[in-house]
Amino acid sequence: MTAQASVADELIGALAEAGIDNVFGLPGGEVVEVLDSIRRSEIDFTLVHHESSAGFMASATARLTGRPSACLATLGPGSTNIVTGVAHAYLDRAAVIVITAETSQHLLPGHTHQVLDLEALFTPITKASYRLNPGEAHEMVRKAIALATTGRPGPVHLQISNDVAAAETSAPKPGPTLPSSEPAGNDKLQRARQLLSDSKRPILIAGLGLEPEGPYKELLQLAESVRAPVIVTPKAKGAISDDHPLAAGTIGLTRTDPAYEVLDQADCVVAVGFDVVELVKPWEHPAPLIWLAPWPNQDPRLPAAAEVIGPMGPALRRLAEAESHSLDGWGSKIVDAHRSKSPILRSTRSNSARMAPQAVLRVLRETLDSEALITTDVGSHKILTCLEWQAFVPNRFLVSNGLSSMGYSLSAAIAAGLVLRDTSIVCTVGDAGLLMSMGELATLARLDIPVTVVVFKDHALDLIRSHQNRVGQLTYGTEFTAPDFVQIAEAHGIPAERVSTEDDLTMAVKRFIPSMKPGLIEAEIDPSTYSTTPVVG
Ligand SMILES: Cc1ncc(C[n+]2csc(CCOP(=O)(O)OP(=O)(O)O)c2C)c(N)n1
Ligand SMILES: [Mg+2]
Repeated sequence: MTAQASVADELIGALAEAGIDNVFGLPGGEVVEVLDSIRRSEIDFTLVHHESSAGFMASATARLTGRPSACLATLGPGSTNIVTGVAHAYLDRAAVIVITAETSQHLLPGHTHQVLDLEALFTPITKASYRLNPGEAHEMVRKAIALATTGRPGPVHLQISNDVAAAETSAPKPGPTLPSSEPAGNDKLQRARQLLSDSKRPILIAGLGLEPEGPYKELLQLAESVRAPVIVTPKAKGAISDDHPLAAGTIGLTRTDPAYEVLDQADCVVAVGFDVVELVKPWEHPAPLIWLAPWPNQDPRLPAAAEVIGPMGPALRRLAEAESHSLDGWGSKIVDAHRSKSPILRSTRSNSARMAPQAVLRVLRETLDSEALITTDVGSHKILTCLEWQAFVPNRFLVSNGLSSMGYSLSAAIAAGLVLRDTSIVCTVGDAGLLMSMGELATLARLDIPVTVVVFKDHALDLIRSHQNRVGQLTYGTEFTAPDFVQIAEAHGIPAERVSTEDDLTMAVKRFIPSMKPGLIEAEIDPSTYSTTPVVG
């Protein structure tokens, strides 16, 4: 990049240098300079129909590529709209560069139209918020990218006005290079190995921080060498294949997730890339905890007996050398015993003319190949999907779990389709979640991405209705008449079908998935078999 580049070109050039090939967004007049710079670059711009979707798409892209990603919105309403997507990137730990417009400084303070304090708006939901200026653009953009990706990943906000975007940058100043992550200290590893070796009932918890490093092979080696069951959080589903004898299930959804039964028996917990942001129930396990992650443990509730910060692969390999004193009845035996007790997707049937939501997942699992990617939205269907979806490969299950925001799954599936061209992609979503994010059906149709949307139609904010009923309240404000999603999809040119039986669903999935085109299946479900539904009577 030469000293004569505009600030916008500098910004976009730095994004390209960082491996970003797509900016998701919805522009306003105040970002047209940046948009034009994208047009002239090797980076694509993907227009979305609500700015929060841009944040969701950028986050999903970062998670699937292992590189930072970017989204763009205008000032004022564009910035307030993108907030949910940025908050998702923040709490779901995604390295996202958030570019927004700002009012040109020379117009201030006399000009008040659409003016908001964007730094104040974004500071609590980003790792930092910077205002670009021509004198420091080169350094600031690189600093933003490094900050987003270093340690615990997260979004960084950059404000840029059209004036600044069009101005020439100053020559880059040589800046300090960022320290790479510290190699794990030997003493800490030594302590961790000792703890593990002393343990009779060790357990591994795999969390969202396994990405982007992806030390799955090493995780499995450690689990097998010390015969430790592996529990995953929702964002780490697939870290161990769910058909592995040590795969003990998922925690993070409710206070009584079945896998807690296994966790409760552990006398040593190895937490790998674990982040309590994924847990609904506060951590209260007394066993010594070994922390392995690229970033320090920042949770006061999670006192780590040994904390190994840095690349997880080498640390896992060293731990696998620990002498194992695991009990005979531990490991796969305890997992087996637990599995035979937990709710089983395979058996739940509905008593009504509509399908049990479990049946929808069962058909999807039986029909999709093991490499298929599934996204879930937020609601009763998310809890079921996170607990019971069998994930066989890492990083093919996308969910908003730190923030748990409705409206995520369609955007995430679209982003996945842009990254993984040959993968079957299914977006599962509640009827309210689809109504919230429906504008992106237009994006799906326009980009012609092979995503099959499966909407769980129950005419309710079911999870909230269940909550009301569980605490003894009457159902109020949580039911609605869902529209005909088939017609809505078809209006976008997306083939669609309504199903209420497993056979029809199987046929629809078998038709839509191989078509390599967008598709929508409206599944009429009976929510009464959700485990979150209170038992009446
Ligand atoms: C943006 C956002 N608004 C509100 C909520 C609170 N919330 C959690 S689940 C839920 C109901 C979702 O309904 P639906 O999408 O139909 O899924 P269902 O529970 O019926 O499976 C709501 C309102 C949320 N998580 N995110
Ligand atoms: Mg619903």
